[in-house]
Amino acid sequence: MMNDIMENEQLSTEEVQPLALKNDLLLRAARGEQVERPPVWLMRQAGRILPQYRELRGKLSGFKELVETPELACEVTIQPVDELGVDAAIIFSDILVVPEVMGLRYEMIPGKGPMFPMTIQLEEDVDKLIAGEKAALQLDYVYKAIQLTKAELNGRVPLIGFCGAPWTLMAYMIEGSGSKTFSKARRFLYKKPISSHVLLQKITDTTVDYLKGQIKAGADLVQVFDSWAGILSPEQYKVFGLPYLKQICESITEVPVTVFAKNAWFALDELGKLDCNVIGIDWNTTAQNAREMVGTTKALQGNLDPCLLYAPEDVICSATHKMVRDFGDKYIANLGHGVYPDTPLDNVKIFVDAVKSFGA
Ligand code: 1CP
Repeated sequence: MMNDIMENEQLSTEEVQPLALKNDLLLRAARGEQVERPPVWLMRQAGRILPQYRELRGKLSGFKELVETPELACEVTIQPVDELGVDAAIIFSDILVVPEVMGLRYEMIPGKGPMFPMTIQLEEDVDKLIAGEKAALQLDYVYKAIQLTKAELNGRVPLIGFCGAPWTLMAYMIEGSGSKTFSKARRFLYKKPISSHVLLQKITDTTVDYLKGQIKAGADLVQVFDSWAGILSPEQYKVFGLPYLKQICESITEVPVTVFAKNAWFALDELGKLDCNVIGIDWNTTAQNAREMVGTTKALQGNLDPCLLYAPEDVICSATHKMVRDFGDKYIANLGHGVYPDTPLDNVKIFVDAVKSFGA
């Protein structure tokens, strides 16, 4: 399948001609337009919930081979569209590709998660990092994966590009791995605020170029994941989180932008003022509270507890219908965070179908 694409399509690094989308629900909902029904997709929909993914992954040396081989990334990106009938694809990659091209290589340890052999400890470490276009150009394998996926999707559904928010990436670059508290990273903010701003600005500059590269390659919408927003105090988030999200949102004018700041319910009013189209909501906030704080101009996306997908069918259906009803207009159905890898596939399908059948 992929070989056909390689032979038949001219894959240049030039801008891809926009292809008419057969299903553009996501883009219309993101722009706040009236839609027949809310679009639905799941964060982390490409991955271990799918048997096709597990089979392919078993044949490979590791996660990075999948991410760095455009033909393979394309294949797993499309699997959930075929299997689940979701209204969007999200390019298979990871937020940690950005720190890597800035100079901090990551490893993906099976069963454990990401690990950085080198981390940021001192001011000098920040100064050594590569930033902006020079770093973003090295992510050519992501741009190629997007081009291939756009060609292979042939307009079936929009393709979402993504990145990590500057604060979330900084947290991994200092901590060196996942963490419950990210206390090393938060300590750095208090002890070295000036260096923190230099680092956040370098990540921001790289991220803007990276997102522009993804858009040029064909991404129809981009989502910024601020997965660790909620571990900062409201004051710290105002200083070290929001200003950099603001810069990113103001720099991306070509396609709709979604900002998902997990657990940052305390900042939803500030997030509502960003120059973006969609705000992602986790399950710690009600639809009503989110709408009141964000205001009426933006679309909201979320927010079912991923654990609800372990419940019996009737519970999944009624909770999904309640969620869709509670959010009302200007809404994109999703979970409140990524789907857990051991979620039964049938239950994921029940969720998707419950959104699609809402009101029918
Ligand atoms: O389908 C999709 O959603 C695309 C795939 C995708 C996305 C959007 C992956 C593949 N990673 C991400 C983003 C990502 N990566 C985030 C933001 C979203 C979120 O909050 O979940 C974060 C925080 C990461 C970092 C990361 N990568 C973690 C978390 C580590 C921690 O702090 O505990 C882990 C476990 C990974 C590995 C990873 N990324 C993706 C997959 C499928 C995996 C599992 C690795 C494997 O299969 O071996």
